[in-house]
Amino acid sequence: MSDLDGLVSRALAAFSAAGDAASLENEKARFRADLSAFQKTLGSLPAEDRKAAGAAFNGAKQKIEAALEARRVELADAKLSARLAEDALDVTLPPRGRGRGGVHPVVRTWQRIEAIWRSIGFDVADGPEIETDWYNFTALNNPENHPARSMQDTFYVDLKDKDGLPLLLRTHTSPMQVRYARMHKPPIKVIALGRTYRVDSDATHSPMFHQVEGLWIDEHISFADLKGVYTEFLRRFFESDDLAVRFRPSFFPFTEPSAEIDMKLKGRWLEISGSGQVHPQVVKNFGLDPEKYIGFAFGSGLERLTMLRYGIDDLRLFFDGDLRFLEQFS
Ligand code: 2NM
Repeated sequence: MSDLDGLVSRALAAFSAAGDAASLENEKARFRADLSAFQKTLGSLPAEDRKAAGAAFNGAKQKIEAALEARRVELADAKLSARLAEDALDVTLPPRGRGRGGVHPVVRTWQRIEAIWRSIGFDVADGPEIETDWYNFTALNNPENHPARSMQDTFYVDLKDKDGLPLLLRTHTSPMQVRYARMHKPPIKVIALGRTYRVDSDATHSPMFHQVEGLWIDEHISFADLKGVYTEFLRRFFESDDLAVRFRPSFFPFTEPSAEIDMKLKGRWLEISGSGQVHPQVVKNFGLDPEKYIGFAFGSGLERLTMLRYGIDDLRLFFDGDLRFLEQFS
């Protein structure tokens, strides 16, 4: 009998000590073996003792099985509680939200420029970024063998136009001015803004950049008109009523005469745009008589205008996608 009591108390102790389901099942196998070994000894007892011994054995077996089942439930509960604690979800926390999108600083400049030129009476034109050689170069009076036409400067697309000439990514927004001029009658007063592409990449050049170009053609448009509207534009854009502006002789194939436009910022003259009287050959390519129609055009980079307005010193910040930079403008 004391053998059996010992077996029961050892089993109960071993079950309590089992820390997880696997070790508990190992202990169960051990005591099941001990029990059946004990059961085998019952047969050799004298007949008058057998009944009492059998009852004692059954009692012991039941205690062990009850203890086993109780410990199984205990371990399963503990496991569940641990998992629940691990996956705890604090439903009282405020939601993370989706985060807010913002307008990119270059696009902000784009929108401001559109609004200013519209208020001065200019239409806004928009068109293809993949252009033909004619609209991008020939119509703009670029000589046949001008280096800008080379693959070192221009991205060519693996497609050809109807004359068999390769298509290209526009290197300026001027082809849109040509398209617009050929579709409208003077007076022509238009700006074109958008993405432009050149094979160029360093601290101050990105292969994709943005331009704004303007065009005003009528019967008596002079350089004085250009100076007037462009100075007005710069003063409105930089929010400075007494901004100093100067025009400096330059050269472009599509304008004659041509001028760089500089503005004075913190005591220094900075080049901000190119401009000029539209070349008679370009006016002809607009489908207009250069003896009758005259006007001017100008062009500027949106990245440069944005950098000067906000005091940004590295062009690459526009294209890195770093939210710490971008969030300052939204
Ligand atoms: C510039 C400088 C000077 C320009 C010329 C034309 C067009 F189509 F009328 F011929 N559009 N833009 C122009 C003139 C652009 O950018 C530096």
